[in-house]
Order: sequence, then C-alpha cells, then structure tokens
Amino acid sequence: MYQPEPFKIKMVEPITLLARPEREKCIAQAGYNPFLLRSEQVYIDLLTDSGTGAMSDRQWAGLMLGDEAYAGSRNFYHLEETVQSITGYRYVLPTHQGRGAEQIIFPHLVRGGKKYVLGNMHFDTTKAHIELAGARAVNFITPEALDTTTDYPFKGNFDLEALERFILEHGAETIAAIVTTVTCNSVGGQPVSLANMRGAYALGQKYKIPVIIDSARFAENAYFIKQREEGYAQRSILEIVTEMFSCGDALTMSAKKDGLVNIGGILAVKEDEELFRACQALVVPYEGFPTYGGLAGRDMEALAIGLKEVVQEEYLRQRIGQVEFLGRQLQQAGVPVQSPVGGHAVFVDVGRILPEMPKTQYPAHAFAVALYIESGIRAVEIGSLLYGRDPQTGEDGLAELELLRLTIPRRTYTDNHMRYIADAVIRVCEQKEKIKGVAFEYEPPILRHFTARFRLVD
Ligand code: P61
Repeated sequence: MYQPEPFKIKMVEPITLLARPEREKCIAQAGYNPFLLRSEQVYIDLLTDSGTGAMSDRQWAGLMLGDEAYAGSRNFYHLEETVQSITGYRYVLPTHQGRGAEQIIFPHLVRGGKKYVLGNMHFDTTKAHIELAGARAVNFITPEALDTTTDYPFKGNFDLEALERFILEHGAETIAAIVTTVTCNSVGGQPVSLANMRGAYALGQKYKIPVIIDSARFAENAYFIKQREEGYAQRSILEIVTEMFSCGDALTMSAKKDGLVNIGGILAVKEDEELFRACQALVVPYEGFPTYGGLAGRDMEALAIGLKEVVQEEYLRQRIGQVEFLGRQLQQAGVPVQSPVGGHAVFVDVGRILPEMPKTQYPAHAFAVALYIESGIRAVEIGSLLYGRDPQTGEDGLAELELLRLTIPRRTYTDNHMRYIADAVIRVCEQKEKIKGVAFEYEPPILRHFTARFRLVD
C-alpha cells in the first residue's frame, strides 16, 4: 500500500521562481557556477543533502536545552551515549562537520612512510584531506558501479580482490588506512553490503591496516541492506547499523546528512586508545575543547535526537522512496540515471546524454547550468570538475562518469516538487543540442568546483 510521509508540516519557507531572463542574468553573474548563486535566486535547491534538511519538532525543542558550558556540557554526554549505543564505539569527539573529523584523523594515520589511503570511492573532502596529509587516495570500486545501466544491488562495494592485490604489490606498511564510505556518494549514493564491509575489515585486520568508516549516510546504507542483502530482512535498522560499525576501527561522520542536523560532525574510535588520544590532542587546536569540538551545546542536543530519528524504518522508507519516485519518472521518460537509484540523490548520467562533449568541458556541469536556466533548479556536477586534476601530472578530465546529482534534502520537498524536477530534466534532455560546454575563467588550486568561474564555449 502507498505510504505517505510519516510527518506533517508545521512551518513553511516560501520559495520563488525568478523569470527566465533573470535566471540567465543570475547564472552569468555567478560565473556559470551554481555554487556561486545566491540561495534566493534558486527555486528548488538540489545542490546537496548536507545540512539542508528539516529538523523535527523534537530536535527544535532540544535546541532549547542547550548547555553552553565550555567544558562538560550535558548535551555532549547525551551525544556520546547515543553514538556509543548506535555504533558500539567507545571514544566520541564532536567536530564542526565531516571534514573537521577528516582533518584530525588523517594527519595521524598518514605517518612514517605511509603513502596510500585505499577506499571504495573517496568523496572529495576526504581525498583532499588525505592529499593534504601527504598521501594518495586510491579507489577500488566494484566495476559494476561504473556501468549505470546494470541493476547491481551493491554498487558501493569494494573490489576486494583488487584491494588486496594493491596491498600485496605496495606492501602493507605503505598503507595508512582503508576508508569504507557508506553509502558511496560519488558513484550514486550506492550501498555497501555487510558481506563486503566485513571483507574489507578482514583485510584490514589481516594486514594490520586501520579501517575507517566514512559514515555520512550510514542509516540509508542500513536500509538498503535490509531490503537487498540476504538474511537481513527481519533485522532492525539499528541492529544492521551496529553490525556495519563493527566492521571498522574508527568512524568519521558528516552529521549534516543522516544526523538530520544543519551542522555537525563526529569522529569516534572503537577501542584504540592511542588513536583516540592522538585525535583528542588535535581536536583542541583545530575544532575546540573535546566536549564541544566546534559545536554549540544545542547543536549536540539536536544531533543526539536526530541520530535516534534517522534509524526509524518509517522515516527511511519515505526518504528512500521519494528519491526512487523521482528516479522512476526519469527512467520512464528514457533519461539515463545510475540504476538502481541511490539513497540521497538521483544521479543523471550526462556522459550518455552528451557523449560528444569533451570531459574537459565538464558536460554534467554544463547540464546543471542549462537546468537552472530552464527551471530555477540548482543541481551539482559529480564528474571531472569535482574530481580535479591528477596531483602529479596535472592531467584533467579523469572521472570515470560524468554525473549530474539531483540531491534531495531530507523532509524538505514534497512529491509535487519531484514531479516538477522530473519534467524540467526531461525538457533539458529534449533540447540537449543547445547545451554549451564550459571553460575556466578562474580555476582554484584545490576543491576547485566551489569557487571556479567559467564561460560558455560554442
Ligand atoms: C555532499 F560539493 N558531502 O555530498 P562535510 N564524506 C562524505 C560526504 O558526502 C561529505 C563529507 C565526507 C557533501 C557536502 C559537500 O565538494 C563538496 O560535513 C561521504 O561536508 O564536511 C560531504 O562532510 C564531508 C558538497 C562536500 C560538495 C564537498 O554534498
């Protein structure tokens, strides 16, 4: 039976669609980079699901219970207990967001001749922090993930054979860590199976390499495991989540996703006291005293509550169901999308829509510009622009897939918004020969997509 949203709306925020000539002017002024648009210039904002969702009334009530003590805030202890009970990890440090946790753990892991951090597919901030710490981020995604037409259930999985081969070829002593990203954002919000997580952890243990779980979308991953992995249909989301975290030694979390908050992050360590002490020492100069780590007491309270809400199955059913609803409409109209549709976004395979456009003209970014002009929708490129240049050779155009991410914020838009989005994407596809590639007018040296400026190329 059709299941509507497990919530009703208590507060609304008006949104406005500017007229087309104004949209054309706005995107030109923003250097043809949707990141540089003002939010008021956007009608439906699908840039990210990070910190853009709606909190519940309970979370808002939690804000009023903030204990803003510099040290020992009661909200920290609530957060600590919640994280401990969900993950089974002993040591918990709040951070201002996911990259706050990354900047603290990677410098400690990348030491003493360690050169590589291996992952299923590193997200860009993780890759940036690995590189800033002096190592190289290497991906071992299962080959099925790179064919958007196959319906493989766990496209976030590691290619475990290739992972082990790399360890043997380069020597375990050169590997700083293995990072398991759940769900795997860069290939389409795709889940990692528990069997695969266990396999990666077993390799970590065999070769004495720490395994870090990048857990921004841990609950969405657990929901997919419940739906798709044999033996888990009868298990609760919480049980699956705990089992997932048993396959790691530490976690980093951007709590702006499955923490259901607008700001926040977590670094937690299962039992390695030395690793925890090293991280605790760095939290102080980079983030703040270890019982607040860059967050207000009220933020930690909202996060503790959000972590309990996100593992509720009825929440996840609607969340993942809404993204699937959008994906289905696009698929029915023949728009190529990563299939099956992911947890937090529909990823349109622009490489298949604009196969003639060179990767160095960033086809998915060009599509995002056209989509904004057509509809006021702001989406984001996950392709060669985001991937960046090879740090050694400077070579560009390297991503395997040129994807446009239609990222759905949590508990924010209705299914009618999904219908509008689908219609707009279909209209842009119908006029695809009009889409112009882009070229840099300004290219920043690191995480270039955020602040780059472009011109359209004919
Ligand atoms: C996103 F355009 N993701 O998907 P922080 N790990 C993982 C993430 O997805 C992630 C972080 C770590 C974002 C925000 C974002 O170039 C971009 O809390 C799997 O954002 O620091 C973030 O967590 C980092 C968008 C990040 C971007 C970087 O939209």
